[in-house]
Amino acid sequence: MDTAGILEVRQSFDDAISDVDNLNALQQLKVEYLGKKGKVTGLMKEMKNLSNEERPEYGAKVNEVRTHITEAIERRGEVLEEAALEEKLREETIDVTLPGRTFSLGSPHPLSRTIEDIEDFFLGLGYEIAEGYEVETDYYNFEALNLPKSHPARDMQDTFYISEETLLRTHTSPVQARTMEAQEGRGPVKIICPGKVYRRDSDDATHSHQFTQIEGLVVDRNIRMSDLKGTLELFAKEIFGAEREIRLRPSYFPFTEPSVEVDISCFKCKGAGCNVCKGTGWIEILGAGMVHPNVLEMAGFDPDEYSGFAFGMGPDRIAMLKYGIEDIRHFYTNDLRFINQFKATEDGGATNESI
Ligand code: 2U9
Repeated sequence: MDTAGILEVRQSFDDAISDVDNLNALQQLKVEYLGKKGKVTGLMKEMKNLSNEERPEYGAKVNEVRTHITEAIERRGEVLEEAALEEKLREETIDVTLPGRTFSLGSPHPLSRTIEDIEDFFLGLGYEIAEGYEVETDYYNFEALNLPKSHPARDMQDTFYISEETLLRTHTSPVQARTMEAQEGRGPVKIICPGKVYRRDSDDATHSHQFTQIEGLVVDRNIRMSDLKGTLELFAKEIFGAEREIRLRPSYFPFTEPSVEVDISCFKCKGAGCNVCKGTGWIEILGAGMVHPNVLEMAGFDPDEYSGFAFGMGPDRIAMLKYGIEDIRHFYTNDLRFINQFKATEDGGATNESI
């Protein structure tokens, strides 16, 4: 009876298992030797070529090899599983002395924070927030605001025209004009309109071709200039500090009559004069006025029954004043060195809140 085959299988297995260094390879070896088509199974198939006398001894020898292989695989398996567990533990051991991985918390962009503060103030006074199209028609951006095609003031607002009648809005006033029109001459209207506006301007430290505006409008019966003044006084104190005073200077806007520029007392020098207020003690923050009767009429309101006030401001400028920022472009260039200065601090304030 030829047992060379049996010895050869045993030897090749012993050689093979010495190189096995992971559980997958061990599993493959197990299949290769003990599997249905494995070498040990192959040995058993030889049985049919033996005499009945030879079969028991041959069978015993094959089983002895099978046992040898099975046990060797189990032992190797335990060793490899132990090693795999060690490796896993090593990988997963947390060296608590290692510094924690810091992940930077996002925080509201200074411009968004300023817009939210302003919105919250007017929401507190019962205003609604109205938003509208950034791509507007010439009618709602100009004509409805008492700026007929030939009006020189149009040039004050260098405009991105898309077509003869379509443009990128130069202010959020078209939103107010559309809102008034939608109310078919029935008051009250009490809205603020925040949003992006576009001016064909070359960017510099105080001008950007795209910036943000917040305009406001109140239309009802018996709305007077004192309502406007009172509202703006409260606003100035809320956003720039309770001790702020305001000053109204006569001005001109096609869509308001009378029109005013509104200044606040300087929060830096308390009026003595400094670089922030350019020595005047006053800082201009917004424009306002009583809604022009033509604007009321074009929107379907009877100027003899209704009156209104409106105002407009640039939150970029207000944020620059509040945080002492010299260049408006910082708001739009997303430079983390700039933005990270406004990280929320534990008490929820901003790291560089100057006012
Ligand atoms: C309607 C009626 C009146 C909106 C107004 C201003 C004054 C104003 C400037 C502020 C800073 C533009 O971004 S800015 O340069 N705006 O001073 N805006 S009154 O008046 C309106 C608007 C809509 C129907």
